[in-house]
Amino acid sequence: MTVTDLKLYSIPGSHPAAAVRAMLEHKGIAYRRIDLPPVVSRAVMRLRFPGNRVPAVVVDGRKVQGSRSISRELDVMQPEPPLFPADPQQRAAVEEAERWGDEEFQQLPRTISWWALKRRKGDLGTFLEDAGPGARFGMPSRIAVATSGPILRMAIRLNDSTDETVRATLAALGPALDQVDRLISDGVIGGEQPNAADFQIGASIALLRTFEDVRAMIEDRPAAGLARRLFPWYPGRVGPSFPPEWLAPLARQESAPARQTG
Ligand SMILES: N[C@@H](CCC(=O)N[C@@H](CS)C(=O)NCC(=O)O)C(=O)O
Repeated sequence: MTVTDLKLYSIPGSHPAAAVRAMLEHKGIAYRRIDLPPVVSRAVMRLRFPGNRVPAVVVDGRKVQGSRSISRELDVMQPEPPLFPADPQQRAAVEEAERWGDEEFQQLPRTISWWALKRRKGDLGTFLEDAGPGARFGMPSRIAVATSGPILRMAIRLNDSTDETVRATLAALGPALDQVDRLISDGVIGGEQPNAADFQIGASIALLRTFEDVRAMIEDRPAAGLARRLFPWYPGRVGPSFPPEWLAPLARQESAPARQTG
């Protein structure tokens, strides 16, 4: 099928939308990106699509919403290079990793993001550097940042980004990243040819890496290498945000060398 017109609905800094961008670019499919402001995006999306979230695409007038539906659609539209392996067993493993990346892992960076951005409003503009004009309501990004208070408060409420949840989310990050590192060492993701799970999971790690203090704790993991490789262009840079004791569980246990006994 030849695509003549593809429109991607996104939010600046949205990780599943970034996953779709990277998949489109990997396949060499040309597209136009429409960036919407967060929260407000729900109403705009609901007018055009069945659901209220990004990412969504319109391909020659057809609507597809959700990063996992879109990855499948892209493989039908343009089979090469494939986003899913041909071998049924390998495909099942990639599909399961992609599902985990979407349904479980994706929310972790989202929850901590809003909490941090409320405290580092000045850094919000770094996510807009890569946005289309729609993300700014036609106003300079410094005005979008200055008027972001209500959006941030609403996003915090919608994502339950309370102190308690954010602390628990940071504690859950280490085990989740261990899971990503396992998927890489098992060869499900991290191969030479990236698949749909690489893009889905890599985008969440790319968002985590925008938080300087989180990045410092995870940068030596294979998971971080995946994000550096697939998302070198990911926007956003947020200064230290989280209390050090909340980040402490992210410290990796160095495997102590076996003690000589006897
Ligand atoms: N799990 C969905 C993503 C759904 C989602 O929560 N998207 C966010 C952006 S990362 C959104 O639309 N947020 C708008 C809002 O919560 O107001 C997918 O992978 O397609």
